[in-house]
Amino acid sequence: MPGKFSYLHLDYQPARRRELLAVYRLEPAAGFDFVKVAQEVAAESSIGTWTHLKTLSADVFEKLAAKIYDLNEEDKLVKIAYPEALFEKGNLPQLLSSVAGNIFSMKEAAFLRLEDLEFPVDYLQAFSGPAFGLGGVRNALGVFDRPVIGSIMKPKIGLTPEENAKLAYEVFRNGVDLVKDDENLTDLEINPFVSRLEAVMAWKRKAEKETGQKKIYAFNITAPMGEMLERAELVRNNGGLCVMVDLVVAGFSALQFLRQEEPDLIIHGHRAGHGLFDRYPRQGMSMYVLAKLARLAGVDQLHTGTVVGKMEGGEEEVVKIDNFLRAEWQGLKPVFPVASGGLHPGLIPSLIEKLGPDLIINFGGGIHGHPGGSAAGAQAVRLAVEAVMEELSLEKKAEDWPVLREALDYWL
Ligand code: CAP
Ligand code: MG
Repeated sequence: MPGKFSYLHLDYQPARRRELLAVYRLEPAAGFDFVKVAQEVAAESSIGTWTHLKTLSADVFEKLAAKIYDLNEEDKLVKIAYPEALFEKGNLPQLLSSVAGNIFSMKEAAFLRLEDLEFPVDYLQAFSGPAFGLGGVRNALGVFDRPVIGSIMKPKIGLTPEENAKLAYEVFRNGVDLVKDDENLTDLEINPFVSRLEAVMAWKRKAEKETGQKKIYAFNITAPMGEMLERAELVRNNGGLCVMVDLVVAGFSALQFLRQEEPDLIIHGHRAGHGLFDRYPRQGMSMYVLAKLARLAGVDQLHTGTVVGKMEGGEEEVVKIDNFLRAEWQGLKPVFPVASGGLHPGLIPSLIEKLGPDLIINFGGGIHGHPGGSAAGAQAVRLAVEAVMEELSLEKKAEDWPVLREALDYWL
């Protein structure tokens, strides 16, 4: 692709106000040249294909072709600027078909990873972002001075609606702010959605009345889109405030539609399946990019990792994502990061030290696996969070609280 049809512009200064910038890591297949494959990536992800096209004029090329403005073979980095006109505003699936589409199947690239995307301001402003965001969720709960404490119902599947609702009540009564369905609990024979919704709402109201505290239950509405919307509407009509979506598997189309149709519901973004594309650093798309897209699409809460728990995800990565979610971003509200997976009271000090207190901390096994049962588990978690906020060690706090002592002895 020589001369005026070249995608290589190494002395080009990208126009950040009018171009979308992507950072890729590229490893060419054996026998292929890095610079050449980088150009193939720029072509295939913008307007080109494997051969020169008679149908492509120099004018159109000039206006719409991507430009590689930086390359570093040693670090495997390829930086590409895409003209804004390539992208339909407000359409995340279309964006992904370009910058995370065919290029991931090209024979010439043995490994390819999309590390980052930066968007021009007008592109960002076509999205509404979170309806509530971090601040809205804190307002809804009336919790401002500590991390929000969440619990996942466990076992994932196996509780009846009534058991599910009573268990939610039990942990709500003992210091938990937010309870959520697990990612694979939707509308199942053992726990039908509507029965669960009705039972949970009744027991949640009872917990709120008895404690004088606001509580949130995140109902998992993940399903084909029509059903998902019906379930969201049912939640709203029954007085619920929050729905959960497994956003990787449901997809951005569904998430964007839900955000548009149900602006009065908090959206809890579960990321089950993200490891399919973000786990191995040479291939796929980073969790950082997924977090940016989820914020654009309008999640209010997003799972980002724990560093100290059971899931893959190092400190540098999780801190970077959480800081991004909490920071200003062209007027799109901040998202509440959710730390979840393998957490128990003994891990809370190191978790808060690494990720900060502006966090939703979620416990499944770490509450429902407590030797004294779920109520004791909820208390132990709440005490451990309080200890951190009071700058006390867990050991010290546990001197006065046997439920915490028991949790520490059991898990540490
Ligand atoms: C945690 C959890 C969450 C994961 C999701 C589970 O349960 O309910 O779905 O944390 O991972 O099913 O594993 P435990 P991530 O507290 O019992 O581990 O937040 O990394 O997306
Ligand atoms: Mg889960």
